[in-house]
Amino acid sequence: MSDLVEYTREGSIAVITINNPPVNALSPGVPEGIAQAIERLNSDSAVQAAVVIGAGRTFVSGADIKEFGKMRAGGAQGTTSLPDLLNRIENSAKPVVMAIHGNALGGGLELAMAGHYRVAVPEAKVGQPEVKLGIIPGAHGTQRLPRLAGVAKAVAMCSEGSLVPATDAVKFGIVDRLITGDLRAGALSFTQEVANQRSPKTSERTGWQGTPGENAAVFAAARESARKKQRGMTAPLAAIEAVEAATKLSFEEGCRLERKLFMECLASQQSKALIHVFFGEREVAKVPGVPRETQAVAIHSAAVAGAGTMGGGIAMVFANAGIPVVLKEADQAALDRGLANIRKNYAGSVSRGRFTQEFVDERLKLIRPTLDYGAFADADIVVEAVFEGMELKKQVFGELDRLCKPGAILASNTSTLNINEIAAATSRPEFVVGTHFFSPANVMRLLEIVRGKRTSKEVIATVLQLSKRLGKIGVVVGNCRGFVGNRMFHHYVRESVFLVEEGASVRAVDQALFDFGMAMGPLAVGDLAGLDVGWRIRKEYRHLERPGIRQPIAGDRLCEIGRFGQKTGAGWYRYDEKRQAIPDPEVAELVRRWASEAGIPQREISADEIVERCIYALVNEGARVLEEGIASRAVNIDIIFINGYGFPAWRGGPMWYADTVGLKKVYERIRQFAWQHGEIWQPAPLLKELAEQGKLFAELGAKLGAAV
Ligand code: T1G
Ligand code: NAD
Repeated sequence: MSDLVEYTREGSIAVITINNPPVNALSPGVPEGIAQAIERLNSDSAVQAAVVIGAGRTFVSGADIKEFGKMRAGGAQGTTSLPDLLNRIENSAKPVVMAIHGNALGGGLELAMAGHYRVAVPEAKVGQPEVKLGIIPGAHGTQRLPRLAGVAKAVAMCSEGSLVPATDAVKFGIVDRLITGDLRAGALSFTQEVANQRSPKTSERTGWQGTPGENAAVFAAARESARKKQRGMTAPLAAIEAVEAATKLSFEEGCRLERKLFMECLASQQSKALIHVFFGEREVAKVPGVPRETQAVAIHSAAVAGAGTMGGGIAMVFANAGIPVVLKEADQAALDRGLANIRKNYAGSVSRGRFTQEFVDERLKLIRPTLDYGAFADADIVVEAVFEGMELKKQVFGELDRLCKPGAILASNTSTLNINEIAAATSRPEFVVGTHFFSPANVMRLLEIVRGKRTSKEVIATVLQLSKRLGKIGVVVGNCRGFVGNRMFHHYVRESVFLVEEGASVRAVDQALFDFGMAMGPLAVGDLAGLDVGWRIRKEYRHLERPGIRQPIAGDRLCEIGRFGQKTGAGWYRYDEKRQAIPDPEVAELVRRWASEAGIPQREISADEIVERCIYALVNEGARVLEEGIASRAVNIDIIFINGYGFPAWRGGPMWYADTVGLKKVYERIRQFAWQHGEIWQPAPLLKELAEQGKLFAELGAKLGAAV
């Protein structure tokens, strides 16, 4: 027997324990081990039935994702395929009871469904999350799940990939019994009860199918929802097709179709991209220069300075994670406004069913409003979110330095200012760090962690750990204007405005990028965020611009005539009472006039060119960010854009996308743009180098630079 799977006896019951830390993935050796254990069960006259259980923190979290590359290349995963194993379990003459704690995900749930019974602790979760990796269940999940849970539940679980708590799974028929207390003991006593009964096979269940009419409606609704909520993704539609097959074909035929669809998905660019994102999200937590054993500081309490748009949201983020937070404002009116916004925000979450009223009441109790910095003395971390302005930030940090306890982390939410300069206003620059939340802070998953010249590695480790607790993805970045995200995004937005000035319509630019997969077009994003924000920043930095370099003009001109975007009812678009964007002929007219005054010739511009100009602008600047070490790996940039800027995960992020297009092609196109549009498009040296050597961004190792 392999050491990944253990076979022991407990009276007349065999206990088969899967032990493949950290998550008991079905890596090579595990299916073989389980198959041997099932064989032994059936030849072991001393036992009547078996319990399958996971060692450590979980049941089984699915197939081993690291093996997918080999599977794509046609390599065997191991000697026993998962589908084979599952059939052997189901055909076992002696009943097999699956005992679930932690997660039963993907192949883990498929394994569980091949058993004759399932028991679970109430905290356990089950799901078929494969679509999040661009694939579908590949070991009969789409065929067994509808037989247990019915067509509607199965199609939702397989196409959305969301996890179901055991307390619901028991209602849906996926789990037979909840075990409170010790799972192993509970599972053994359950197994005793069923040991002599005929073992029910999931694949032979009847009575789960709806009428053809009911099913047709379920599948039509699922397809519509997938096209809307998982726009651009192919796997959810394949998952729906596979579950639909369960209602029309025999179990065996359904499994064959599932296999075919699974292999197609596995070979797709989308699954490669989504798996890159899966590992990338975990990789960003590993920071070169900050070893795993770096001592993080315990965070028990927090404080936030400024209760505006960001400060209020950040206070909610702490409260939602159960961390008490003091919220300070400059005056009572601003504090009242801030708190009213927080309440309104929570009320919205309750009405949408995201939070219960009790949860919100508990969270609100954790937020302590104040006008006095005195309350900051106990905080383990302070996040400053006052107005953007160096003088004010320095003054606030000077005060924080005087008032906060030694060892407290002083973090700034600045989006443009130099963290080193802010840190210099304190006597403890090693405790100063940027925590750049994205708006709305309580919703957006991204947190850029800005490492100043003197920020200590303990502080970085602490903020990284904290970001996970806050439900955020923390990505460490170096200190430069705009850090990684906004610095690159600036180039993307610049191109979108140039394109409008060259003759593309506002709608055409947004539509092309929306169709590419971006959550919103860049101009609509500008209207949402407020065009005046960028305008103000551009005015502040105008003195740094080199003369003779083309600058976008239309955005600033719109601001000059009071069109700030949604907040003024008009920006690139006009907005009706429902904040619906309406293309505005007046903008088209104005832009044409401004372009003609500036001598910009007008032409037809294709959707392809719109995408290339905007996305390659990101890529070129991304290459510079990498060169400078502002991001330590290409995947860090990908994770930033997917989680902070609505870049489609199924394209893997801008740098991964460029790799898939081919860097040579991207580089050649950028050279053409440089020829057409001048110096602003000078290819980044790193891009040139990789293109000439036939290499990929993904091949660059982690680099020690400003971010590390
Ligand atoms: N394969 C390989 N490694 C995995 C893994 C997996 N399935 N799941 C997790 N890991 C690694 C992960 O990279 C990390 O490594 C460590 O385990 C801890 O994970 C046939 C085809 C289980 C909820 O999609 O959702 O089954 O960074 O940091 O927050 O139909 O991991 O430490 O080196 O995320 O406690 C379907 C994916 C596969 C589940 C745990 N299963 N995993 O979260 O820890 S496809 C999934 C998760 C499949 C079948 C198909 C989460 C988790 P390292 P972690 P966590
Ligand atoms: P805001 O104008 O909505 O809020 C700032 C708040 O700070 C105001 O309520 C003001 O009364 C308060 N304030 C000023 N001085 C103070 C003091 N001494 N003590 C306590 N409170 C004080 O601004 P915002 O949009 O929340 O931005 C805050 C910070 O976050 C800025 O540095 C900004 O660059 C950054 N940021 C903003 C966004 C965004 O989308 N709005 C995104 C990321 C980062």
